[in-house]
Amino acid sequence: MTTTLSALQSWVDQTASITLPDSIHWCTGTDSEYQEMVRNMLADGTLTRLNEEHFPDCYLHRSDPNDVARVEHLTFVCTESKEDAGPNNNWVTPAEGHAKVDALFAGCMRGRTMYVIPYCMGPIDSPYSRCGVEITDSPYVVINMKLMTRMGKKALERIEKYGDFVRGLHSTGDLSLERRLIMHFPEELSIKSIGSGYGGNALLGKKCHALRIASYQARQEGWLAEHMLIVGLESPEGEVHYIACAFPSACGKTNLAMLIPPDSMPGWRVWTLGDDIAWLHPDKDGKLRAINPESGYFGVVPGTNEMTNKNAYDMIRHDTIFTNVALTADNQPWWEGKKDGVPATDWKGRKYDATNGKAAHPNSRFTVAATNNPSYSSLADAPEGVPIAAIVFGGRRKELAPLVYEAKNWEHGVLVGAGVASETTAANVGEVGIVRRDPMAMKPFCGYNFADYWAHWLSFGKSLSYLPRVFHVNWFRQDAKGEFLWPGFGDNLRVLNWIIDRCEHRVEARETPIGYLPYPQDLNTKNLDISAAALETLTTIDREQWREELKSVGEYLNTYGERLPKALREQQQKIAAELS
Ligand code: SAT
Ligand code: MN
Repeated sequence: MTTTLSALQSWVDQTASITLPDSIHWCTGTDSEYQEMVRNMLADGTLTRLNEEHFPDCYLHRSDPNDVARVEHLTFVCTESKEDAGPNNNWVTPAEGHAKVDALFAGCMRGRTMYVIPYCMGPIDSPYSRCGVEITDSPYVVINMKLMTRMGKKALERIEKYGDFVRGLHSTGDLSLERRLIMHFPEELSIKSIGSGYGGNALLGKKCHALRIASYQARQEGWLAEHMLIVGLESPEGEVHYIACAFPSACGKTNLAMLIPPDSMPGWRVWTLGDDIAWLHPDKDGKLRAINPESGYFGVVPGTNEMTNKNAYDMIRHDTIFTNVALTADNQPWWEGKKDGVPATDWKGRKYDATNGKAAHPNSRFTVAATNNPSYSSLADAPEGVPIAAIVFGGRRKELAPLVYEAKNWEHGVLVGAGVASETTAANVGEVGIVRRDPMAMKPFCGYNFADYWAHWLSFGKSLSYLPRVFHVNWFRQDAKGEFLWPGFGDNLRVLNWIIDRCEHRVEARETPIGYLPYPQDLNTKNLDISAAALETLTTIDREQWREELKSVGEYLNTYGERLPKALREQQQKIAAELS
C-alpha cells in the first residue's frame, strides 16, 4: 500500500532517504497485520506470551530500564518566538530543534523496517477528528497504535480526502538518554521523537499529537484539546450526564472513567467514553460537546484489582499488551496490588527479590482496546460526541483541597483549573510526591504559552450558550497519620452524584471564598465507614492555608508576566481579598 497523496508520499520517501531503513511497511490496520507483527515480536523476544489459559492473547513487553516513563526534561516545543512556547515549555527555535534532532535520525533505521502508520484521532467520520501519520521503526509502537487509535486503511482514506495530517517521525534510536529528544513543531504540525520506545514519548498520536499539537491547533480553530477523561453517569431514573475530568497522569483517570457504583447506589451505571484525552467543541446550539480522540487505554497497572477497578481488572484479562509488569512462575502478569499470585520474575526479567524493590515498575502499563471495557459506551464512536454537563479538575493533595468544590462561574473555573497543583507521580522520570502546579493537568502537555491558553479558555467560554459548571475534586486528602480520609474508587460516584445534583439545581451548597462546598448531609454516605469529623474536614476549608494558597497561586501566575489575562489576575485578587 502506498498513497495517492503526493505530500505524504514525498515525506515518506524523504524520511527513508535520511533514516535508511531496510524496508518500508505501510500499515493497513487489519487484525491479521497485528497478529503477524505479534508473531514476529514473539520470535525475536520483543514480546513474551502470557499464560494462555488465564490471559489469552496477552503479551508482556519489557522496555529498557532507562526508558520507563515520559521525559519532560527532554520534551521541547519549538516555535519561532520563545514567548509562544511560554515558561511552561522547554524551548528552542524550530531551526535549532530540527538541526539537533535530525542529526540523530541520520541512518538510524539501518537494518530495521520503517512502518508508516496513518491514524485518525477520533471517530473516522467525525468533523471533530484530526489525522496524523506516524513513521516509526518500532513494531511495539505499531501494535500499541493499533489498540490505541483508529489506524490503517480508513485513516489513510480520510487523509487522502482532506490532504492534511500531522507528521510524526519516531525512532527508538539507541535508547541513550543523551540522544533522546521529543520535539514538537506546532507551527508546522509536526513531531520528531527519538531515543525512547515508551508510551507518551513514542506513541505519537497520544500526548504529542492529541494534546501538544492539538492544543495549539485548537486555539487557532476555537476548540480545546484537554487531558480529560469523559464519562457518562446514568442515574436509576435513566438520566445520563456526561462529565469531563482533568487529573494529572497516574491520579486515577482510568479508574474514574470505568468506576463501579458502590452497593449502596443501586441502579446507577457508568459509561466510559475516554480515560485520558478529550477534544471539546461548541456545537451549533452553543452546547459543549466532547469526543475522545483515542480508541484504547494506556493505563497504570499497579493497584488494579477486583476491589479498586473490577472493570479494568476484567478488561485486561485478554487481548492486552502489558509493559514492565512482573511475572508469576506460571507466566501470569503480576503487579503490586494484585490480590492473587506471587511474583517470580520482576519487571526487569530478574528472579524476583524484594530487596531489589518493586516487582512491577510503578509506571507499568496495560494497552488495551476500549471495546474490551465492560463499561464501554458505544457513543465513543459517535461523530457528534456527547454533551458535557460539568468539567472537573483535580489533583493529588494530602492537604488543603477539600473533597469537592464548585467554581462560582466560568472565569472563576478557569482560575480553579489554572491553580491545580498535584504531587508528582511515576508517569514522568523524576522525583515522585513533590507538589507542583499542574494547570488543567496540562503542565506537560500544553503546546503553547499557558498565559495564552488561559486567555483561550476564557474566550472559549464566550463561544458557549450553555456553560458547563466547573468543579475541583481531591480524592487524596489524608489525616495527620497519613490515612486517606475518603475511600475513593467506586465511592467517588457519591461525589459525582452531588456534582450532577448541583448541575440540576437540586441541592444548595455552602458558599466560601474558594467556591461552593457541599453540606455534609447532601453527600450520600450510606453504608460508608466515615466519621463526622472526617466528613467535616473534607467539606470545609482552612482559611489560613487557603490565604497562603491564593498567594502562591498569585506568585505562580506572575511568572507569566504581561501575557497573563487580566480576568484571571482579577479572579485571584478577588478571592485573596475575600479570604483576608
Ligand atoms: O506515557 S503516557 O504519556 O502515555 C501516560 C501518561 O503519562 O499519562
Ligand atoms: Mn494522561
